[in-house]
Amino acid sequence: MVGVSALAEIYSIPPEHLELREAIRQLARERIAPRAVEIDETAEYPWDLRRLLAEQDILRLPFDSEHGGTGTGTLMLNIAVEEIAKVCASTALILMIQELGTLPIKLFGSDQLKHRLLPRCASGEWSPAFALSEAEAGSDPGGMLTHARQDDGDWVIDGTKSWITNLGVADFYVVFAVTDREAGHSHGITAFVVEADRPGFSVGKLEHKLGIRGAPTGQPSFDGVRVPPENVVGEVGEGFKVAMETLDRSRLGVAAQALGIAQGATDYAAAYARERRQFGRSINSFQAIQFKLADMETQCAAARELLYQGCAKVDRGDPDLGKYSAMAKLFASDAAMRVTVEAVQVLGGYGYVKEYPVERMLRDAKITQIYEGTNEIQRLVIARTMR
Ligand code: COS
Repeated sequence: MVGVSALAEIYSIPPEHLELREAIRQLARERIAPRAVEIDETAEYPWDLRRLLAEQDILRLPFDSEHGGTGTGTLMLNIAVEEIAKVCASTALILMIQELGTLPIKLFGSDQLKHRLLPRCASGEWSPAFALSEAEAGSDPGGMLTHARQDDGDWVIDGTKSWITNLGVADFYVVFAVTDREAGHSHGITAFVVEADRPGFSVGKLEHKLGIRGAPTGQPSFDGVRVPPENVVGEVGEGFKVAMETLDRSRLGVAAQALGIAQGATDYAAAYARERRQFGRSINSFQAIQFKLADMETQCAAARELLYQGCAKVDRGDPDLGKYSAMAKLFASDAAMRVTVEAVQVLGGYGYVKEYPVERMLRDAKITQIYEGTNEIQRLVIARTMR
């Protein structure tokens, strides 16, 4: 049986991290929230907010101090993602991609790659991207067609990726390509850093999306792109594991984003219900509304517990971190959908129109059940640990 002292050690938040959370909450409310409607309407990448995150050292959160980061760990990073996602999910994604696009390098990269790339990302000078999925290889990335061959000491990459966030914004892409088809996906895929200014790279098609519209997503193409051997991330042939171990950690970012959307919708609906009067009284005096708000708040709190546990497991390097990350992502994203649908219902007709933020929150929430592994894949990952 787990003792009380062991339970107390599941996670703890140092007081300075709580202070940082307050500062980020205030920044989000004052500087990010006022831009959220315009970002959604114009579907333009918010360069101004990216600069703001850099100036405030928030882009340093994913990195160790030796690489120009804050060294404050995964829990603090995802506390920040939640705070930003409460007001603008597109802006939260900037911080999530900082983590997703650099984790392969942090976990598997050579010292040379780490020193060349991570401090530039931490300062905000450069942005990364993570290029795994393809049109015919989404849930099954092992089926990818993009391939790389050796030529005169370099690697030459050909193929097209799909649904890649930060497309056209990123300064480099971590690209996964088949290097030995015979070896199968377990040992025949390799990860490469591809800088955006390499000949043969092109941005390709950008998608029009339901939500997170301020994040450019699309299909980068690699047409005979030549990279030196120093750009290989980890061992040749071990790229599938680079991707899996990255996703085992980065899925916590999706959980944090989903939680932020859900909490933002809950807070908005609760405040609305206090003000809105029908039948001569505030609608939050009706049990029909109170029960909805109570369920919404409870789902957020439960999602946060799972997220914080997953983060603590990553920070400690616990062996079951991938399972917890999958559970946190699964639960928080399903909660975000349920909660945002209810938030629209609490606002009634006002919930359905663009003058109020909850319809945007509903649209933004949907992707969290899909990206970085659909929730069906998360269930598969969790179930595999139970056999
Ligand atoms: N960490 C480390 N290694 C892992 C791993 C993990 N989490 N998961 C699998 N591996 C290893 C396996 O141990 C195996 O290695 P060996 O052959 O040396 O034993 C290898 O990877 C292949 O594993 P497996 O055959 O189990 O892989 P599958 O093709 O069955 O795929 C899932 C497993 C479904 C979990 C994987 O394809 C997946 O995560 N899909 C979703 C992808 C995704 O999230 N896409 C979103 C892209 S980013 S928006």
